[in-house]
Amino acid sequence: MNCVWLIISEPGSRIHLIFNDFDVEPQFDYLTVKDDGISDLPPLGTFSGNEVPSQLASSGHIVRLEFQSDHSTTGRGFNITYTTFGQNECHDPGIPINGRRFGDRFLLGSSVSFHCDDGFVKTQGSESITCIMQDGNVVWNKYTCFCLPAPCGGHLTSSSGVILPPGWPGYYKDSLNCEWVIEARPGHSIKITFDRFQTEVNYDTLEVRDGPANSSPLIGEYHGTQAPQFLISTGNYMYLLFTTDNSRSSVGFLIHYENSCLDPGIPVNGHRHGNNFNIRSTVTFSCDPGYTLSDEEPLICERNHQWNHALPSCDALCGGYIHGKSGTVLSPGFPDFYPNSLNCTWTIEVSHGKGKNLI
Ligand SMILES: [Ca+2]
Repeated sequence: MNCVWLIISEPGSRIHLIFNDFDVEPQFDYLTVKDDGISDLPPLGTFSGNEVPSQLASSGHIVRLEFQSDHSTTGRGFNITYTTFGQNECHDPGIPINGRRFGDRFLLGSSVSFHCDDGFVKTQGSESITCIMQDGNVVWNKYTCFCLPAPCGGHLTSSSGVILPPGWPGYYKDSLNCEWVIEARPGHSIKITFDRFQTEVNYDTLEVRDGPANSSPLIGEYHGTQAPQFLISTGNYMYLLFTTDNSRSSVGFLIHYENSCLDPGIPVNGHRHGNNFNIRSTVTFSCDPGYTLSDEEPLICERNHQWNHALPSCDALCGGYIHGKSGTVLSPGFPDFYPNSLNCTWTIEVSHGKGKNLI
């Protein structure tokens, strides 16, 4: 067989090819990719076998793909996607699966960065790439990274993170024996929260222990859909062991761990003072001029990894006492509509001998 495809884009643009799959008989069957319409250029590549070629970019706006197969032995063939891009532009670098991209400008000089989702780790490639000129070509200086699930087990020392079984977000694998030790700083406890839990009943089990080793006191053994909402360690270690038998699997679990309180947020029309969310730390709040804080008590991160009360709000109240050289008076509920049937009185007090200007 001899097949030819021409990809023709707007004059002045270029074509980027990504090989998603490639499998043809080595040596005898092959695919040739060429810049078309530009004479004297060697082919962009000739490919055979089952190694998936890396991505390619054309010099011109027409690409010619020629596939040649002989009379015997075949394979899956290939799956190629293409995008087009301008002369002073790099190709769309894509978004890693299980990750995010920051930045959507691909012009010469632009940079984009990548971030893997919680529970996934960066492999190969780079977290940040820049579109540069190299030997007369406009290209990314590095490859886009890949995000792969974190390995089965490990020693986790960051202040928060996610634990996932191998295979996530698909079903977990058979015959696993994954051991995680979470370590917080001395004096801190660890809280794990089960956001999702489903394993094969009786046979695929998550064991949680209150300490650093498999000899530490057992907190619980969980399987099926029976898992608590959260667990808290007494010391600064927690031990998790996930074992699966050799048949039937399920989605597994998504467990968050943290050794501090979660970000309490910032009230609308207000500010937070303090960015330390560790156990026993305190944060306070203040409001923009004209607003009153609903609760002056500071928030304290308690040992159960919860703040001692809810985030206060900043409210525009009906009436009040205002003191000082300058200030702001807001109608109740501002900037929302004020309620009906109001009668609000504000007392404004300034130093003796001074009048008041209401602007
Ligand atoms: Ca199983």
